[in-house]
Amino acid sequence: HNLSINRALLSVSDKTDIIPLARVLHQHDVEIISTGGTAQKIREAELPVTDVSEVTGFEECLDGRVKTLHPIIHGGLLGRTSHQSDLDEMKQLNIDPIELVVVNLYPFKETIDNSDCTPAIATENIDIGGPTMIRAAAKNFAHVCVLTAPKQYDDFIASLEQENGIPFTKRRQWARQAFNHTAHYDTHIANYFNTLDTKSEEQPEQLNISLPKSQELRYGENPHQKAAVYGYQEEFIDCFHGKQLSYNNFLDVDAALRLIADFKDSDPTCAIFKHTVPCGVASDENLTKAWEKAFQTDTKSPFGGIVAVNQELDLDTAKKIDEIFTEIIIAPSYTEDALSLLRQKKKRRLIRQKKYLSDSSEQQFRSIFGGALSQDLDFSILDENDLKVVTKRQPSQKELRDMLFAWQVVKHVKSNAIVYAKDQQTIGIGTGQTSRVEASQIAIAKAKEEGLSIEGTAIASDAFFPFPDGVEAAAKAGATAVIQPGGSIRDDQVIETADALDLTMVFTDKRLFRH
Ligand code: 93A
Repeated sequence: HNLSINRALLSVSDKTDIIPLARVLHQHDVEIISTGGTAQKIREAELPVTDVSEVTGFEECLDGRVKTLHPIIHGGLLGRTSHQSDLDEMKQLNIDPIELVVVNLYPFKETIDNSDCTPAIATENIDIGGPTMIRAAAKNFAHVCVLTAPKQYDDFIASLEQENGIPFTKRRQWARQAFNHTAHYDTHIANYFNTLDTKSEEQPEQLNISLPKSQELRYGENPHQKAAVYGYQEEFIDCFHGKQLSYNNFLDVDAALRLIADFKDSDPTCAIFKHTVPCGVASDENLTKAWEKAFQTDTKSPFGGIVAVNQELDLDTAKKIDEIFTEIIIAPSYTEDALSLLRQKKKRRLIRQKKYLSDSSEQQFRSIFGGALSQDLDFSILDENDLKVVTKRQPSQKELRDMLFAWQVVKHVKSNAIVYAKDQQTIGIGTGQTSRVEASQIAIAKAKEEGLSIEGTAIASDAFFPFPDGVEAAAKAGATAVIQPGGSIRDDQVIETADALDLTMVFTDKRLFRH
């Protein structure tokens, strides 16, 4: 039902339009109660007003720090006038209901934005009584109306004059705005104190990330999980065709963009991903050839996977990709004829990459229990000068090339990760195993299944080989070159084994875990 207003409490720092409002209230026989400065203003306009102190029987004190903080006021705001028990109690305690609160707060933000502001001045401008009234009235919006901004007055007056009282929906809407108002107010105060604290050395650094919601997602990793994506993804990609990207798609695209960033200066390169892990990567002078080579690594996993290339996508390559059910294609650009072919599949997402991840080299954050982890993103690429040959046999130019390619790929494979590569092509990828030897076995087994030979490949390992067995197995399968970080306490044994097997091995002195 519509709320009729009998008593109103007006206490505003920003006195804009308060007099016209008070006048309308007076015309509607509303009793106006008010605090010092506001009451004075109303009196000057020759409108009747009762001081809060007269209502409470208690003088404003402590320099105005305690004005409205009194049970007579807050009882009047919080009493449920539809409950007989509340009404009885209020009567007994001489508490009269207040149906309207018009409050805006001490100008805290404006005060701290002033360059002359000291912490003492800032603190004095923290409003306590105002938010308390606002929150009390907003909580009790079933029986009380709360206004917190002059721009709401017209709407209020219209309701009062035309609707014979204030409708429930209006009261709830203003209550919502009231809670938002006090929440923002407190955020300014909290942020101010945070800045004071971070100025002193002993205070911990704060992580203040503020990202706009860029998209509501249909669901998360699974359909029963609600999800959204935040930030500025459109700076990096334009998904100009197909269905909206899903939660899992965003993870896949992120993984693909990272790999492509590492291959931005390479020969035409194609990477096929499944569940954020590359299942085939290859470079070649010709992009179509690169796709064929990447696909050869694993001809089963690419179904439902994603393909990323580092060059304009041409028709021949597009035709090849089109033969396999592919969820997402990412390219810096597309030729016209490639596009008209690819657009024929309505659901498949086509993405134009606008910029390399490495060009913004941001930090990476991941949420964990109780907070978040942060780390630098690593876009560094090794060249042969970064490698330390530890075996008697020096690598050939071809072996060097193969090792560096395998190293560039293994960085993007989940730990424990092993990559066998040859001629700018992944031959076997072993991903996400809890044992390094098993990762290697899987890589070899997969290569065999695809009819690819490990013979003459380079093996890259994302972390050191803790025992000689991994190197032994690689040599037995046919690898001739090993690239690994080194750093195991058994490095000597591993090198000895490599020498005995006539392998060439380099240490990168750099680990590439991906957890
Ligand atoms: O100092 S307060 O935190 N203590 C109070 O009890 C109190 N009651 C109202 N600030 C208080 N107010 C604030 O005074 C209101 O939020 C409003 O911003 C201001 C209005 O004061 P005046 O009517 O004297 O200009």
